[in-house]
Amino acid sequence: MTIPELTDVHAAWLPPEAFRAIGSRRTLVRADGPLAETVRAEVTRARAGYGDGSEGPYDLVLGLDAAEGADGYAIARRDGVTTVTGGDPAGLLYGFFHVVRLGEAAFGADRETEHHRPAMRRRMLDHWDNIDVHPVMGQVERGYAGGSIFWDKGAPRADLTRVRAYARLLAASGVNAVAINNVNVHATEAHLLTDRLGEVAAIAAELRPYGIRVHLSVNFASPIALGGLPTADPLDEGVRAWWARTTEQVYATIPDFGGYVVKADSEGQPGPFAYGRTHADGANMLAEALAPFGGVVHWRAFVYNHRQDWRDRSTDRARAAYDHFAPLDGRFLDNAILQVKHGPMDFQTREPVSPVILEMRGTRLAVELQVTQEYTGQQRHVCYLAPMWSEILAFENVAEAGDLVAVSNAGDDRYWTGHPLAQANLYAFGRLAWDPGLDPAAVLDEWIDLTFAWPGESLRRTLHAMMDGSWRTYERYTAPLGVGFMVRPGHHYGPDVDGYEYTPWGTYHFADRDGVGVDRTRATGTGFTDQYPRPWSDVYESLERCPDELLLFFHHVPYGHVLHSGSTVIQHIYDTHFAGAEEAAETRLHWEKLADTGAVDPDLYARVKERLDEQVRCAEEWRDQINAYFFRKSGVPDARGRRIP
Ligand code: GCV
Repeated sequence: MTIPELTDVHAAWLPPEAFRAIGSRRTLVRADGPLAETVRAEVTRARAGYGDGSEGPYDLVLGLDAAEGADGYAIARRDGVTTVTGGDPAGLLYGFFHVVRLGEAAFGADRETEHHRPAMRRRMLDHWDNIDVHPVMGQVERGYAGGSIFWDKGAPRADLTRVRAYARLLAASGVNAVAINNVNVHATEAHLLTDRLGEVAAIAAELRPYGIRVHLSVNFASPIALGGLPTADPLDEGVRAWWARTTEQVYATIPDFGGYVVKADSEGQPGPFAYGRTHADGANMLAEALAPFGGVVHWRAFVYNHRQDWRDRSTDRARAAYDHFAPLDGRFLDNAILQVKHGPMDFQTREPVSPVILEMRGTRLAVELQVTQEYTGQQRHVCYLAPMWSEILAFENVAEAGDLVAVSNAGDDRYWTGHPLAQANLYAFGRLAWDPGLDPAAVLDEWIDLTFAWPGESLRRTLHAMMDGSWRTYERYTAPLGVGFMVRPGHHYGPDVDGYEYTPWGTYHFADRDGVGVDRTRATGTGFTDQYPRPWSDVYESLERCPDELLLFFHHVPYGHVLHSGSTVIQHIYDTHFAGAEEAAETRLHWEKLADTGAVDPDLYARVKERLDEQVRCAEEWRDQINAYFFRKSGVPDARGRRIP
């Protein structure tokens, strides 16, 4: 096992200094097998960097005990020895990284035994990477961190060292599965399932030493496109046999292959509707092909009509996933996992939790988040997303989903994520998938300690000041009160209030001279509130009880409507937009105080500074467009007399 050495790439949360505490002590690994070898290699490398070669008793002993469960581990310290007991080899690896996280604290006072087990069985990142550079979406769809770490302009990367380094970072955060290609599976990428399977195997080989299984997005019409069959009907015997044979081949090549990811009947992707079949028929066919090998299919619930007539007020995109899938509850096989976006629309800055998650109790679920910041500033804006995810995961039964999946924000950029501070989102995703109850600020502390090797209080305070509230700041200067979108069509960056208003995409705000918002009530609107169980169906239905931050998601209200906060809707829009843009400017000021202090590397300083300049500019643009738009529509002046262009 070789630990990747990258000279031109930022070490993210695993710089050599993160291993000082371990490296300067003696460690014994009492286990065998590939993952134990990885731990041993990590220890050896840490020791080479920080050991003084001295002999003596062991300070850290790692071993196995099945009682700790799959992926689990226990950690304790007694009589000057820290012990880590993995429930299995993966648990050993996670326990090792727990010690890395603790740093010196792992070797201080005695510690009572703590048992750690992941809440989610699968902690998975989906890459929307293409092999070919897509004419519109590029190498990585919704990627803001350069190219793909797997492919470069049509060809697999010859040097996959970076993939191994990525796996190492992910393992340190608890991730154990990666789907390597875009859910929009175009013609070239479809071949990864068959004649380009070798590329998948090569990537799997780099992920494996860090306990990460490879998953593949497949095209539902593969039997036609790759198998030469006349149909992809999931109930057709020939089609089923094709998937069974093809899947067998996949496992013959990659025995620990994780499974398939499918986007079907969505945004132009083929699916079972073409044959009058249900999505349970489609998912179960693939689940059956995968079952003999222990694989799973992640079947996405992101199914809606993207060719809607904007004049038609009765169709509601928010309803679509539930309308399609709720009737199928209980009809999916055990290894068919329904992958549901956390909100009913599309990864907006603020959405209610999808009713599909609350209601489909008879189906295995994966909740899907978006680490890549498509709608949250595209890694040009600081937007620490853990507080949003933590709210989502704390809601009702969300944390009971077996899997947590997120679209990755990593690319071949020197800082992995474009914006160096966006690394914290990638790290936090893994940690929250492991333990959804973690405090986002504490997770940020972990990330700061590792990335900046336990820095002084001043850098820590600066980063907290910039990041803790950054999601809410972003929310303040963008679309108000949960109404969503208002972004430039296509690329989704920057403001365009009416950009999607008269399009087929189903993402409207319905602002007129009197008011704004989408009436999704059962009394007078689309009836979406009815998809929620009680009490939420009543809470969201009621103008009085609906939380302010979701008001315009559920209700169309006059500008003079008074919020719980005491402010009118129009005044709230003005106030939050002035405040949000100001907060963006303050964020930059915090960073600028670090200039020339030596607290952070000059190159990293410059990268963040350049992004902050853009964030401040863009936040002002959002402020001015939104305020001007609503002032012109409503004619209501700002009560505080500020300048609105
Ligand atoms: C991969 C949104 C994005 C698309 C993405 C889609 C999905 O609509 O804008 O780029 O496609 O979600 O999640 O499938």
